[in-house]
Amino acid sequence: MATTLTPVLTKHWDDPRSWTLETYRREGGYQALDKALGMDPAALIEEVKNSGLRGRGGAGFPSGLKWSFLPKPDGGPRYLVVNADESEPGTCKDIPLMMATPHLLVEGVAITSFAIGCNHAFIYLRGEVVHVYRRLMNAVQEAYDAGLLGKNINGTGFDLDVTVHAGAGAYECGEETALLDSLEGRRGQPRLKPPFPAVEGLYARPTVVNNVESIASVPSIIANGADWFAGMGTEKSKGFGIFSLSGHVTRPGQYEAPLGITLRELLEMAGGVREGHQLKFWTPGGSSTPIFTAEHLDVPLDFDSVAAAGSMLGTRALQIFDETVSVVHAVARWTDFYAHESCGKCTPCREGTYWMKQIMTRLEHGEGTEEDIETLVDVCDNILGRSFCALGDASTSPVTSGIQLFREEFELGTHTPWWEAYPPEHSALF
Ligand code: L3W
Repeated sequence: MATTLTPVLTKHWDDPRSWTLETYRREGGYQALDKALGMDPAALIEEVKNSGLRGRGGAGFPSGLKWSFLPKPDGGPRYLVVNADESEPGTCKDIPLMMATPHLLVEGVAITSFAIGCNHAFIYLRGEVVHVYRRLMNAVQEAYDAGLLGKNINGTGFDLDVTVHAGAGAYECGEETALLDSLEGRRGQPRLKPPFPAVEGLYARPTVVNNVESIASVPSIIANGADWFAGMGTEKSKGFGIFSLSGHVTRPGQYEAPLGITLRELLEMAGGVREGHQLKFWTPGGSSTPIFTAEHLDVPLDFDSVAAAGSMLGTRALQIFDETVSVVHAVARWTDFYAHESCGKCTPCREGTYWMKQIMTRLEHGEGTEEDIETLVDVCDNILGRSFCALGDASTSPVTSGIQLFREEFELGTHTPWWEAYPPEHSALF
């Protein structure tokens, strides 16, 4: 069982001026690109496949396999799009990574583009994070100036342009096809799949869409080899990942560790739940993943174990709540979020999240009824598996798991406002 941290992506976050090309190169940066440019692109894809890297944006789809889905070259363009639209509640890994070591992402973009035969890559970023946008733009410019991007990189004949695009700040644009629509200048709403982006993506051309952390993992895999990466983690969830701990924890932050580590182990490193309090519930992968309780402290945080325990590893956004927090109040905040962020394209999500919000508000205020709880379950049942994209499904996770695990708190909402049952002065969160 994993008990220690494995800083790879986070290794240089605290170095002075870690974001500059000078620092990055001093620490060995862009050596993996040199190596990759001397390799056969097919061998690069094979290396990433063999590493077992699975997408770090939530779904865990094998990255090398996704790359190999691209159809044979037909002379037309093919694209790499980095999903840097980090918005899942509790997720705070891609933004610190891009702030601290943007060149790690740029190097990953260059290697991946070479592997898949892409000459124009895009990094799609949340519009609100202007500081990250500036930092990425600076890093991309530094890379152009040093001949690491642009025409004839390292004299190999490989050309690559990188465009950093800031969206307008919509959770929905983290869904890969909504992101592509937004990037094309349209309203960010999901497309029907199939065709998957690998076949018909940006401008209807073959496109690989990968999360920031997935792409940033590529240089270390190429530098150290697939076996090195596959030697960490578990059998089906190989390698390491950044776990974001937030909420009622003594030392919140990003902890990079092998997949399969448990929350108990992570909490030990993070100084435990805040002093004098006990763990009540937590999310393994953001608010879109069913909540867990103290009973799940020893569930290995890998894709399969978390799924077997009834949730999803998602983005490894571990939001920790202690006994001072009303489950109904926390779930109501998330429900507000999904209702606000629903893109409106499909009826189950657009209407369902609206109705969930109305009912959750009543329960929060102690004005709900027994029937409200049944209606909530019914609304969730009518969204799950019937919405156009994962946002609708995700909105049901906190509600159904909350009712399953803490039904008595929802029943309390039929007569007592949350702030009377859980006086807010005791809670650091709300
Ligand atoms: C080609 C096939 N490609 C699948 C590709 C597909 C995509 C990837 C995964 O949702 C989850 C969601 C959220 N040919 C393919 C194929 N692909 N079959 O594989 O696809 P999929 O549909 O399993 O998932 P998704 O739509 O990408 C992502 C969960 O992540 N989540 C969300 C986090 C939100 C953020 C954020 O803040 N931006 O990351 C958290 O848990 O609920 O289940 O590339 O094209 N036959």
